[in-house]
Amino acid sequence: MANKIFANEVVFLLGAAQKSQFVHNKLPQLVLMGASNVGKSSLINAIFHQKIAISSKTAGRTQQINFFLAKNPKQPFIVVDMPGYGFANVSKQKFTDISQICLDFLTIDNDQQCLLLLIDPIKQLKQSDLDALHFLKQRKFHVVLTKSDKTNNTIRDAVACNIKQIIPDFNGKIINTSINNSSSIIDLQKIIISSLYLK
Ligand SMILES: Nc1nc2c(ncn2[C@@H]2O[C@H](COP(=O)(O)OP(=O)(O)OP(=O)(O)O)[C@@H](O)[C@H]2O)c(=O)[nH]1
Ligand SMILES: [Mg+2]
Repeated sequence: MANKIFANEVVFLLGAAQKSQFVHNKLPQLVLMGASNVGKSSLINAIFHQKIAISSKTAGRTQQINFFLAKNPKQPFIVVDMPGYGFANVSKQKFTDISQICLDFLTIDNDQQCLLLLIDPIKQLKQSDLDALHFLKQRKFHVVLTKSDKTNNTIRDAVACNIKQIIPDFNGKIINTSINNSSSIIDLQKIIISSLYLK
């Protein structure tokens, strides 16, 4: 049952500004990454029906890697809200720091991850999305096309088609979501459950 797993308490653990602060334990991890303002924090709140992550109209709101613990009694897991890449309204130095910490996190060995790359299809694929797709090429991940209440099938299909051109053997899922469409959130919950073998 999708909803039960996501109905448990989720607590903020810490915000990591450097690699030494990363949460290391054996729990499976749900990781959301993607461009600034794509809707990562909002989607976390929608998945768990709780206000957990801080969402904002201002791009670059999340500037550290935020770790949360989802207290599912049978199988607790970690939720990771990544800072957005590209277009964040931060200084050049800060931008480099953020890129570095994302890179550090994504290169850590962790085979128990459900990695979600969020893309807002209305903006087409930006250079930063292309970079992320190339970077993730060899890994198992899913693409979440966000804000589907603002797009249509033609726009979404074009982006999905581009992704398959970039990674012809892509075997993750491409899913459309909107925080305003509960059935899309349930579909995403099912993908998370099967990717993390949650009970
Ligand atoms: N219409 C619509 N707006 C959305 C949706 N998801 C998020 N938003 C809006 O998009 C904006 C950015 O959302 P965030 O969740 O803060 O985005 P983020 O990816 O966490 O941004 P950073 O932390 O800056 O990287 C907010 O104004 C949200 O309300 C959606 O499904 N539909
Ligand atoms: Mg955020």
